[in-house]
Amino acid sequence: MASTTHDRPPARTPAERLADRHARLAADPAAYWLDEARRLDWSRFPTRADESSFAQGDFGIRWFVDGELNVSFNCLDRHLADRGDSPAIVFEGDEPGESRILTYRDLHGEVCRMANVIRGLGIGKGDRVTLYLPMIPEAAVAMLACARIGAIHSVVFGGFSPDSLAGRIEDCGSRLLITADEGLRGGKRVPLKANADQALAACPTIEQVLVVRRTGTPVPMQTGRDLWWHEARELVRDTCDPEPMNAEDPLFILYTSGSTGKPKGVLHTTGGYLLWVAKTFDLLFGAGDDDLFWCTADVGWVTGHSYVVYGPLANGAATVMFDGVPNYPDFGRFWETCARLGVTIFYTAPTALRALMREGDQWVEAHDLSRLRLLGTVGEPINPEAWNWYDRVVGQGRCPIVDTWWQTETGGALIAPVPEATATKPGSATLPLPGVFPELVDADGALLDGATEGNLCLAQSWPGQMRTVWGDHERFFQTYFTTYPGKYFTGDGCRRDEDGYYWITGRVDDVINVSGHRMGTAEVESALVAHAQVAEAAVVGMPHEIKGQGIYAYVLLNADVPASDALSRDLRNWVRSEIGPIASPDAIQFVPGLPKTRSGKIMRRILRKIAERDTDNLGDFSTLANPEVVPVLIADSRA
Ligand code: 6R9
Repeated sequence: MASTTHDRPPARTPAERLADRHARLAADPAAYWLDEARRLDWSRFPTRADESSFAQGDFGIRWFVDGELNVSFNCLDRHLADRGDSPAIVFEGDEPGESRILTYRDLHGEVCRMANVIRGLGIGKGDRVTLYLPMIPEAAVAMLACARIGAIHSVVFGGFSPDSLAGRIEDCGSRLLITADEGLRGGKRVPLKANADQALAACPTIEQVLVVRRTGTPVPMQTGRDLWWHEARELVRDTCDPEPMNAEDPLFILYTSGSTGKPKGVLHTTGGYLLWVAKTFDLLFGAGDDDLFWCTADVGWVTGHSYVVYGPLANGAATVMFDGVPNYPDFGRFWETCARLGVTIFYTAPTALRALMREGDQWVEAHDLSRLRLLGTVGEPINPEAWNWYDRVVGQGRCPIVDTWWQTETGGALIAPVPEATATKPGSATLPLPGVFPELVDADGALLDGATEGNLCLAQSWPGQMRTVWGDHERFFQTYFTTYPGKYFTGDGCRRDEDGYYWITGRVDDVINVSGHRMGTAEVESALVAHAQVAEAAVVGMPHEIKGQGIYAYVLLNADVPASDALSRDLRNWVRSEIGPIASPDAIQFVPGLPKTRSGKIMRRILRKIAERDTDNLGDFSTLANPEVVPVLIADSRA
């Protein structure tokens, strides 16, 4: 029987649709997830959903274990019939107007060519490939080419030093490196190939280097090892069969800083990761055919993986890849580019907003932002002042702001408002998405109810969760699941208000969030103590107006080495060259000793307070082995 318009229920509001999702999930999680899985194209559709356990004994994160699919097929081939001639990647170079559009058909051809080239080099399923590239389309091409043949990519941010690159290559044993002659950032050249050559001196596993020509500056090419992408691509076909992958086969490794030791290789797999980024991209940004989505993150970070490349492309959306910086050639760069390209959805980090906000509204107002309809933030807590500026000046009061809380480990956004469905509050990431079960616990692990503040955990797995630390499954379990047994611990502190809204307060471990980038204090410390004149170092976060947190280093010099401004500069440069510019300390204080407990542990609580200039309430430090250094540290910090 045909129904008339009158019989049809009224169209449901976004809030009702969201409530319905939560309800369907609660009623039958497996049915809900298998239904969600339909948004991807599988060569074998899964019959099983969540089989994860956070408990010691049968610990493991497993989703859709009998499903089979290919990520590059999902991001490319399945869009060809409907939107082969629509833009997939809109490239915007360092110089304004250096633009290039790749349609889905173009991108498909390039990915197939690169897949054929790297397959020809003997790379296959399960092999690791390290990418050290600028934000050029070839970075996305290389990621998707790896996915096409089942190789595991490990993208290393182009701002990292040769040493950091070498460490990441060594850890996962990559056989192939894909890099470029040079990068360009804010008009300056970044010597990527030269850095790579330096790194490779210590990396015996690398057999070949594929080099993309970006600037055209001549670089030395090692015969038998190095080959040019623009030459190799001419010799291969532009089609390549996608390798069928199990849902739990690895997709990529991405290194991230933890509270201890060297960076961890966070491993994400094929089915769950792609489903989570495809789903959250759609739910939070909902980009349609008339949209142009711009996430300003670099592919060297997880945000670039999930919301520059995989999330948008899995949805057939048009995504901007920006190879520049927000303040070049001037402070209007973001807004001039938004206006010129016709960006409708813009996603960036609070640190960029704070830096631009203080330069004045005129940089924004000079450009026509009438096409913008949705704004997002990620990477760190956004202060209400920056939120309000974003809303009023950039969004002209018209654009919802989606503040997305998530981590490298979570694959995609977990706590965030769904536009038009979730009322926002400036500074809060609001409420968990369907399938996300946050819990706040106290230091002893006791569950906290209602409006409260505590340590943020997740009680259940979600498809986009990381599966392991590359090469060290035990470290994965120890790092995330033993602090509060049976729960995933995020490392973040968080407040929940009377409406159940979540307010992330920042890291509670020894990780600092510098301009939205994670730095382990231990990494900076080990770089400092590797300097010939340094005996000991302790690093903590300090409040920083633009970066959110800055790096504050307490340094004990070797006996007979005098402190000086020159040495301070030298140490900064040293850390830059050891790790990369993002790790460069904002403050260095030379100390006569570090406050230590009788068992020899540095008392960081005190160092943090001094760096925060909050010394009225230091608590009891009389039990220190050397309490006499504390007043000296305080006095010198003010000098
Ligand atoms: C995506 C990403 C993760 C850490 C995370 C938290 C902080 C990220 C946030 C946020 C408050 C937000 N963080 N988004 N804090 N509000 N919307 O940034 O991943 O580099 O691994 O950093 O960043 O402290 O634990 P990652």
